[in-house]
Amino acid sequence: MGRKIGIMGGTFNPIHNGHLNMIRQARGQFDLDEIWLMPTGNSPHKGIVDNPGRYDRLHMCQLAVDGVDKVLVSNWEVRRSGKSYTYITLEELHKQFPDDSLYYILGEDSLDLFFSWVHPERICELATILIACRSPKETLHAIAVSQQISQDQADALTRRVEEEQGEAPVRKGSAPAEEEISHGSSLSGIKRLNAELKRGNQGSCREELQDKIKKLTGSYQGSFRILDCGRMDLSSTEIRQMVARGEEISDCVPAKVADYIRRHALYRRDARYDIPAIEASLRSLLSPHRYAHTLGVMHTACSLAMTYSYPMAKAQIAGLLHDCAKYLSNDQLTEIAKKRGLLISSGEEKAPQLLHAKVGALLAEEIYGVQDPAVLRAIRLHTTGSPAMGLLDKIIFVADYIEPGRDRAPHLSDIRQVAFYDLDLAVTLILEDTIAFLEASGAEIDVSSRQTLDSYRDIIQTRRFQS
Ligand code: DGI
Ligand code: FE
Ligand code: FE
Repeated sequence: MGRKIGIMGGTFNPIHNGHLNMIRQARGQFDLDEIWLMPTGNSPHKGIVDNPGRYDRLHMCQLAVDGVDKVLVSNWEVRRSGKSYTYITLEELHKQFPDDSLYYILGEDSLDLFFSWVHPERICELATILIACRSPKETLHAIAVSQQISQDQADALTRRVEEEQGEAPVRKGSAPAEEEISHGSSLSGIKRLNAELKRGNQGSCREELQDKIKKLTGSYQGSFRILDCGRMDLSSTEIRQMVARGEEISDCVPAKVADYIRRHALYRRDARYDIPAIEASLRSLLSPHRYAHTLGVMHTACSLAMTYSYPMAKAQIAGLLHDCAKYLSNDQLTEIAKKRGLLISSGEEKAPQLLHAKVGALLAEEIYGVQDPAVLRAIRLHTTGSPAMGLLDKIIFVADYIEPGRDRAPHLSDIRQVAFYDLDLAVTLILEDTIAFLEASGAEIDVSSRQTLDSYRDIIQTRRFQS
């Protein structure tokens, strides 16, 4: 007997808990043997907004379902050139697995546009269509929220429906009076809500959906089934906007996905920088040797960013500006640091040239207009590092050491190799060599340098035992 395979397409930009809920419901309600997630490559319907790249979307899907039973992520559409047409995917799957039954999971909101897909009739022949929809109660709730009724009022209305349906204990006075909810919300919304309430609601949303399905069945002779998903009030668009506003998304996506989005700085509204103008300014300030080094760090940082899926533009500006204060003398650095109230460590007091990192971050912000905290932080930490560095911090720290113009340090070729597959190890090796060099020359070692080395040695050590 063939398997029952659920296929869930989508941009998954990003995948979120609503998708995972849909997967769980589909698996349970239709007894599917497996569910395959198929993130799109090029979506035929719309350009993908805020698209961080198809492999980022694919990777987030993999992180989201890692360890989830019977759910696999397919890179089929991501890797295929040309547009991702569902019917082509289903044809191919059918050809390859002729004995299996395919179930295509479709969001209710895509249903109205289904007729505009390429060869919908073919899709219906090849798969049973599962239409994921909210439970009626949730639909009402969503309408209430979309009509700008406050969350509390929407909750109260939903409770009233539950009470009328005998689903919840009746609590007197739990629903707001009509005048109360009219305030600040549209009249038509209230009317619609009331109509929903009067019609007993539970059946009505479902009826509408049944109507649509009847029409579709008439047109395409497919098998359409309802997949009840309960709450589905998450949207990828909203999640991207939350990230852009700097809001917490850990309630909306699995922890590993939230972490990926944060580490790779996805969905941020990034500033654009005038790179040639900044280059010209630095060329006039820095010595030719220092300027050549600066460009080397910028390009190396870009390469590392590409390697580790980090936004390249951020690495580029951080690399370009990391030594922007290097033209200042020790006295000037100290003076600026004191005047501006920067914290001066005892290591920096004894070796004021270290201050070019902190002062550099200050100049990057004030002279070159950088506001991005990740870029400023990477510049600030580039000389001594820090026990807990982010991806960009490590990229700049490592690029500074391995850029092609460097030729004095020992183990450079080893570290250059390691940098492109294990950034933490590269950080550790660099600090070991730097501290050994400083100790040999009797220089004062800043406490941050030591702490960073201890911390990264730990990271490497722990990993060694784990793997
Ligand atoms: O500015 P760059 O020369 O491109 O590179 P950098 O900002 O990493 O600075 C490197 C210099 O800083 C190098 O000579 C080693 C030195 N350094 C790094 N950590 C410490 C340090 N010097 C002292 N005295 N103490 C430190 O902890
Ligand atoms: Fe530096
Ligand atoms: Fe440097």
